[in-house]
Amino acid sequence: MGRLTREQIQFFHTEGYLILDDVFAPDDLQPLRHEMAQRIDRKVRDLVAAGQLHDDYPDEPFERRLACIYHDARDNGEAIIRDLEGPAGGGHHGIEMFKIITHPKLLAVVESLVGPEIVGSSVYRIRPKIPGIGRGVVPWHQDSGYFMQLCDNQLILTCWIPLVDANAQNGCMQILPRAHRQGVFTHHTGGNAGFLVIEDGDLPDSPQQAVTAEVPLGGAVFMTNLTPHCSTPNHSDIVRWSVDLRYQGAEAPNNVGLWPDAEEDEEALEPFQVACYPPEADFMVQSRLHPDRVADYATFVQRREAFEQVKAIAYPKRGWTPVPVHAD
Ligand SMILES: O=C(O)CCC(=O)C(=O)O
Repeated sequence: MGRLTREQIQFFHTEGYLILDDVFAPDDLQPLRHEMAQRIDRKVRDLVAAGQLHDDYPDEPFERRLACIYHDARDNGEAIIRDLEGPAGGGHHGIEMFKIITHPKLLAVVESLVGPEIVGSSVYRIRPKIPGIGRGVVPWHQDSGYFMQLCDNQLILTCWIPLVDANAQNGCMQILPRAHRQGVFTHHTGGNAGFLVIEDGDLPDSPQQAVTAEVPLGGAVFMTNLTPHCSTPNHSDIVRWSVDLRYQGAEAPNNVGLWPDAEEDEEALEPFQVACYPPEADFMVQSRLHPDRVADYATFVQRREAFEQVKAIAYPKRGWTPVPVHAD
C-alpha cells in the first residue's frame, strides 16, 4: 500500500525532496484536526474562566478560530499556541497525533525511503501559522543545523503534512533542490522568531531557485535533513496548520531504549548524546525484526513526557554564532 515507485525514490535522492498530493484521503486527517480544535477549545475555556478572553469565536471553523483570537489579543493567541506546541514545540501528543505518526499509508512511503525498521524521530512539530503574524515564518535552514553532527550522514526524513491546503499565499514551504549533497551549510542563531538561519550568501544557490512546495490537504512534502528550506509569510485569512514528522532507520543513532534521569545527573545524561536530537524521545514505529519494541500509544506518551520533564538534557550544540550585524 502506498509504496513509492523507483522513479519517485530516485527523484527524492536526486532533488532532496518529493511532493505527493495524495498520501492520505483528506478524511484521514479530520480526526487530528478535530483533536486540535478540541484542545484549543479547552484552553479557550480556561482563558475565559480566568477573565482574560472575552470573545471566544465559538462558531469559527478550525482554519479561522485561532486567527480571530490572536488578532484580538496576541497574549491569548500565544497562550493557546504554547499549550499546543508544549515547551519544546512537539507538545501535543493526543491519540490522533499518534495515529497519524503511525499511519500505515504514511509509513509505507517512509519505509520506501528509510527501510523497514523505522524509528519515529523525537522531533515532530505542530505549526499554526497565523495570517499576517511573523512568528511562523521560518528562515532558511537544514534540519541538520539543529541535530548532532554524528547524524550528518544519516537520513532523517521530514514529512511535512498540511492540515489545510498549503500554498504560496498562506506560506507553504520553499525548498532549494539538489543542495542536499553538499553537507551542512553555516547557520547562525537569532533568525526570525529565534530560529536558526542560513544567510542568503551562505546558501549554495539563490533563493530564487527555490521550489514553492504547494501541497493540498491529504498530501505531504518529504525532505532530507540536509535539504535547505524555509517558509514564507501567511497572506491569506486562514491559519496555515501543518505538522512536520520525522523518521529515521533504526541503524541511525537514536535514544529508543533510553530513559532520562529526572535527577538531571550529568553522567546519566551522557548516553543521550548518541541520539540525533537528544532532548526529545525517539520511539520505534515499525519493526519486522523486533515487533515487540514498537511503541504503543501509552509508551509513546510515557516517553514524550519523561523527556519533557527533564528540562535541559545536556548535549553539545553545533556552536553556531549569532547573525552577524550587517552595515547598510
Ligand atoms: O512549517 C513551516 O513553516 C516550516 C517547517 C520547517 O521548517 C521544518 O519542517 O523543518
